[in-house]
Amino acid sequence: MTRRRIWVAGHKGMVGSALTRCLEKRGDEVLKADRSVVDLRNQIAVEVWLKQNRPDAILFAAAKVGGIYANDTFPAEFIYDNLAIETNIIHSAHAADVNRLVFLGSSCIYPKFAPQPIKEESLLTGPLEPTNEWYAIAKIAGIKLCQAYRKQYGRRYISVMPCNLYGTHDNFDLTTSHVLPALIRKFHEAKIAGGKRVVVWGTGAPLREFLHVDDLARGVVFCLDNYDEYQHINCGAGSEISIAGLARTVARAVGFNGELVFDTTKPDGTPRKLMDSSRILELGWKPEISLEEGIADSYRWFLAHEEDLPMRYGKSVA
Ligand code: GFB
Repeated sequence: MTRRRIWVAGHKGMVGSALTRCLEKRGDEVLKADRSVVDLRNQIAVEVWLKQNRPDAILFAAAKVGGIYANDTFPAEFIYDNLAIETNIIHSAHAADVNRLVFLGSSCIYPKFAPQPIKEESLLTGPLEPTNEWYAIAKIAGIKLCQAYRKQYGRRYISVMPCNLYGTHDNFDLTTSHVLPALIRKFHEAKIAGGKRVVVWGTGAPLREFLHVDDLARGVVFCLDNYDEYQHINCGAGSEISIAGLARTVARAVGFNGELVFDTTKPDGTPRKLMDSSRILELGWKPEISLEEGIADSYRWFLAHEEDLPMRYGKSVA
């Protein structure tokens, strides 16, 4: 296979670094643009960089991301940053004559009460979950940008929708993280401090679908090679677990034997978001990392990097 030059936009994030590992393993050349060189919210900077570098394809993993609290607290950044990054990259890719691009969305694009498992066709059929509608609207705009440049200019731009992700290079800052890394950190710190109780946000009842980021990276690269349709495509693990069940699984993996306390003053978010991934499964991709293996892998990564991680608000044990 010929060696391709691929720009991974957002190469330092959890998804971008997994994509970089996956492409480099295949022998592709990965182009990287550091934030200090190109602020992706700056239209001119993106346009100039893309015209100078002209990759064969773009894997679009750059985004302002965060868990339920961050989404609900910083709606302006979640909608503005993401819209700006998307319009800049997708329009500039077209202007630089880059004909292949894979945009990454999120399962929160679907209506809060979409029929489960959620098919791609459920997009724009009902109201969104309020805690993350700003991010969801921006991600829907990204899908529509890809479709617009495909429809009008014949660009081979596609969109892949992952479910909730976790893994290497996750964010363990409790105010901005997603649930899985937050629980790893909370249980670990409680274990070390001899804490008896760990607080889990919400009722514990919501159901979520978790995919290891290395499985997602293989799925995205698989779509780059094998998928070229107007319709976006789901990429999920195919099974779901309640937040209470997840908390018990993470506690076991970390070795915390104390009590779980559910803080119902914190939001649950959407009750359930299991995607129907039959499209990508039929094409030939499938997940390979079980939740138990993935959590063990994430915990090892956390232990190896604990000292270097940004933990802005101090330790989690009261
Ligand atoms: O992972 P998470 O923040 O994102 O939360 P969402 C999932 C569930 O876990 C919610 C509960 O019901 C939380 O209340 N939870 C329990 C916790 N304990 C914790 C904790 O310590 N930290 C966090 N963060 N949650 C995000 C969206 O939704 O998922 C984004 O806001 C995006 O837009 C992303 O789609 C994948 O699944 O609720």
